[in-house]
Amino acid sequence: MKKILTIAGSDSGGGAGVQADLKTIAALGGHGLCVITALTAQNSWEVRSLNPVPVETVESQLGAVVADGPPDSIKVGMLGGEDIVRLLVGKLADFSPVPLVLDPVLRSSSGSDLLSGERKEEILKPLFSLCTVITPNLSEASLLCGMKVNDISSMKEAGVFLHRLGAPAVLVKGGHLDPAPTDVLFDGTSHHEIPGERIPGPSVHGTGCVLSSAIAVFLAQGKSLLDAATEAKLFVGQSIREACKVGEGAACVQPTAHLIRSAGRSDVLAELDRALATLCEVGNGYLVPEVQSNFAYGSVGAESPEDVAGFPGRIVNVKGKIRSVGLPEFGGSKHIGRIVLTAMRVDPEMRCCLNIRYKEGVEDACHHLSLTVGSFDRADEPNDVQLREGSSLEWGTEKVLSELGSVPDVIFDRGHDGKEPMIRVLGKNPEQVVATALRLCERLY
Ligand code: PXL
Repeated sequence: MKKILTIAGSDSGGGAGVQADLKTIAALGGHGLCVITALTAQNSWEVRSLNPVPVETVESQLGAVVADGPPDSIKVGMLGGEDIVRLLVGKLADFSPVPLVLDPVLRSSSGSDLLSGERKEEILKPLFSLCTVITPNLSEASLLCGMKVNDISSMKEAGVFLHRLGAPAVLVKGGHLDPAPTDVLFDGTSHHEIPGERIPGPSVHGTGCVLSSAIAVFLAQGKSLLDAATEAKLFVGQSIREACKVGEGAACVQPTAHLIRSAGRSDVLAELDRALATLCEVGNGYLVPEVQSNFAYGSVGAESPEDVAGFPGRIVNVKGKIRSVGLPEFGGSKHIGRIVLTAMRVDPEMRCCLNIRYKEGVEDACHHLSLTVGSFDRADEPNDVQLREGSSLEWGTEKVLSELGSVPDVIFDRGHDGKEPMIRVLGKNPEQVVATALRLCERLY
């Protein structure tokens, strides 16, 4: 396992700083070491105080961690004060050729100074020549270069300027660039534009820390600087998409997003399997309609059919018993999977659906059982929907959801023109859906 050292400040809010760095390093498979340079007292909206760690304590942390041998790469973030910068200028040269990424942190996104001293840009400059790459954002690049850096061409100029000041390579981050958040890497010879997409949502805290730490991990793994910067940008995008709102202020970037997502995916399969076992044990095969059943469950935040698990061979009636043909898998249910995606757009918690045989009296049964119910009439289906293969369930579900303004427990239709009538049971999870389906059947049959 690669060892990645972060030399950075602590963010008590857990969104940025050494907390974000260590999460990033761990999430990318590295072992994180840390030297803490400053303690901030902050939350999601403000930095209340900043206390640089005494320089001797910084030195002893560094001495202790490197006594185990040199790290495979180093990330330097918030340094707090000039004395700590001076200490590092003296120490970091000893680590050459270990890759070193400097995030020249000057201010927090909430506007507080994170480096004390008058001419902050001058304080940091002696570190530049010791780095593999420095990663200023637009406002840091503007301060460091003494000019407005606010478009691709000024980002390129800033890269050349900072390279002349000693940085072997410069990645100017365009996170706040309009319209697209392109980053520009100057590698000492040429410029590379690294495209990104604007992610809608609240402002997010800690993205620069995650980016620089991810670059450090990728460099430790032997990737080229351009590959490391490109992959790190994708990683930050994913971590922004799943940012977590912890308070009134900015959301916290979530470097563990992909781990949570993949752990959630195996839970999705296991929950589907367990609930199907109950259905097979307790349910009557008659529940399965002529077109057969499917049982679909979306992972948290599902957006595409590949994020929804189902049974590719469908669920069938074998001599009066319910049986599945195969194991659940992601992308395994086209039709019922679409209903789940449609429901999740209205209520992200309603992630599960099972279709069962239609029986007259379903509406009364639902009322009796206090289940919410909606229906659509396939005769109302517009021609273009009928022509588009697989779109009619989406249309019917959308129609019911927009009429009700919420996702009901049951949606049914009475069929039309060779289309079998159908009941769809919806719920938050497979266990709930099977329980509802079994109660409904008990009442109906
Ligand atoms: O995002 C820059 C940053 C770095 N390190 C610490 C911080 C911040 C921003 O608030 O608090 C400790």
